[in-house]
Amino acid sequence: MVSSLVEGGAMAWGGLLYLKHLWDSWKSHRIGIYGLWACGKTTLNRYLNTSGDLEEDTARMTSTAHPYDKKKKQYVPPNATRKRIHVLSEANQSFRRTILSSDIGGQSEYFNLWVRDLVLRDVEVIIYLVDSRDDPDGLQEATFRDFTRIIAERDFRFTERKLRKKARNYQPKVVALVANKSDLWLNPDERAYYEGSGIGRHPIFDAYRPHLVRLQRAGIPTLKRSISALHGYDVERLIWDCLKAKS
Ligand SMILES: Nc1nc2c(ncn2[C@@H]2O[C@H](COP(=O)(O)OP(=O)(O)O)[C@@H](O)[C@H]2O)c(=O)[nH]1
Ligand SMILES: [Mg+2]
Repeated sequence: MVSSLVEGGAMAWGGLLYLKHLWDSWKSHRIGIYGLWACGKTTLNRYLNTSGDLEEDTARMTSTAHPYDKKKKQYVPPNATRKRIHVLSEANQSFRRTILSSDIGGQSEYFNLWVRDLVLRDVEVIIYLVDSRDDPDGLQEATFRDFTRIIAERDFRFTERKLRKKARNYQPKVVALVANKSDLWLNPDERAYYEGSGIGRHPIFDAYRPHLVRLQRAGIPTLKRSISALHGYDVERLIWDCLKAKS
């Protein structure tokens, strides 16, 4: 009698674990990928659609564009697509997860579109891509500063009432600052070194630190990671870390 009760309990527990596994893998997480033109947003989206090495593309030819709605006087954001992807835990275990993400262009005229996308889709995980480009005017840093300031202060300034209302309660669950193209700026020795001490200490992040601090102060957790979207280095771990930080 007792043993069959225990067995029944174990079976129920096993069933619950299985249900949890199904839930974890099918529940969708809303992710937004932003950053200046040519930092690798489209490449990352393509990688998430089909992992593996990707063909190189020239930036100009693939530059992402959006239609302009003349009546509403604004660009029309793309729809988010659902992707079933593999993520990789600290223990190098692979799990399936479902994400919703869209590919938005990085030209400065689209900046307002990023902000709209955040609130419209109630984006939970922000992946902000930067790279090691020559940036004499500091545009890459200034854009991240403006973006994070708007989020931290909830200073959205939408004209539509509906959106303004939505924006009042909007807050992302995590912001990941991701230095892409690590194949170009992170050599294997450096990589091994930072694996021990944490890639977040790499000087590539230095210019952005004050803006991350502002987010933290506003109660928004942040992450610093590096990936190569083109070669698929560290992408599965990045998504794992983001989903873990948001839950
Ligand atoms: N070496 C290298 N090049 C990359 C990487 N990710 C993207 N690129 C290249 O950078 C250029 C711009 O990428 P794209 O995804 O179009 O950037 P987007 O404008 O942000 O969508 C393309 O030529 C990509 O092949 C990477 O991890 N390493
Ligand atoms: Mg693009």
